[in-house]
Amino acid sequence: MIDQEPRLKIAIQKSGRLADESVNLLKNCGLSFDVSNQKLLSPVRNFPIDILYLRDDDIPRMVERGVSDLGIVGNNVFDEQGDVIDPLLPLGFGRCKLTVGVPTQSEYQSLEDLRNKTIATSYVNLTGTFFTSIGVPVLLEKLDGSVEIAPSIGAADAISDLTSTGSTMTLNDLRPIADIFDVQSFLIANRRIDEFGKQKIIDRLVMRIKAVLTAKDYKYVAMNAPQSAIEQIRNIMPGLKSPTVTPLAEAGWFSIQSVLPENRYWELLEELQKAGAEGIIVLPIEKMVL
Ligand code: PRT
Ligand code: ZN
Repeated sequence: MIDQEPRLKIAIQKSGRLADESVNLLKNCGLSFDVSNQKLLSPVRNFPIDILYLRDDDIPRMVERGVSDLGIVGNNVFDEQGDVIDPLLPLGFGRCKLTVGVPTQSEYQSLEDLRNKTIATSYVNLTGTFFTSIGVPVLLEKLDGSVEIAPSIGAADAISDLTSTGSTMTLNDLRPIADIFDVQSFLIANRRIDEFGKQKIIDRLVMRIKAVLTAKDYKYVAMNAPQSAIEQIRNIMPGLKSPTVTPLAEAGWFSIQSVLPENRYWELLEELQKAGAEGIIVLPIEKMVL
């Protein structure tokens, strides 16, 4: 019998807020596949995986049942549904918050003020668990859409809904009083994946995803500096190990290369300049394996 390499399936959102970023992430991992609006499944040409396009709400259940081995979906969906899956890796996109909002003119200021009040939400489990954890009993009214209008039509005293900029709440005359759950997309996996050698393929994909995500957090930096500045520059650079230092043609001068964290590189550049670095070049990093 021929020992064939298994093929995995990964479910991503067909269209919506997570669709483009999910496709981009997989493409940045070097996966080659065609995307079309009509397609429900794309085979990847250069990696043993097929991409399934689904509604985001269906992804955790399909992964739980093993119809798909992997999925990309928000933790708001799988935590709300209570699906039994392994969240392997946070992916850093699709970020938002589950926020409690009250009518702007209402007297409610804090979560405690909502004791025994009615809260409309599509996220009854997340919201209920949260209010239980803080010891404030509330009544929950499940709505699948148009949650924001619930207070104005008299269906609820407050709402609990996803927000990113907060403008939808403001537009509907609501005032946020507390963020109760942080949302982002995760790579999720079926719990019983270790059959048929699939785990090895998942490990390869996870390594690639981590390399793509890590690269986003850093910049590559190269600069020239006189020997007298090198010690100080080394102390400024929070690089991976020590920076690479190579002599330049001009005596007493060196080229220094390292990486800087994305969230601090402007301030570190100023410090490097003060320490005597010249000709500083900063480049984005495409992939980075720690
Ligand atoms: O068709 P399908 O079922 O696949 O998609 P969907 O319509 O259910 O979901 P979609 O595409 O709207 O969102 C998919 C996922 O994106 C969500 O499950 C979250 O994990 C994540 N996400 C990130 C968001 C938001 N940000 C977000 N802002 N999901 C919804 N919103 C809503 C929010 O509720 C509000 O109504 O966007 C509106 C605008 O928000 P503000 O605060 O910027 O005004
Ligand atoms: Zn959905």
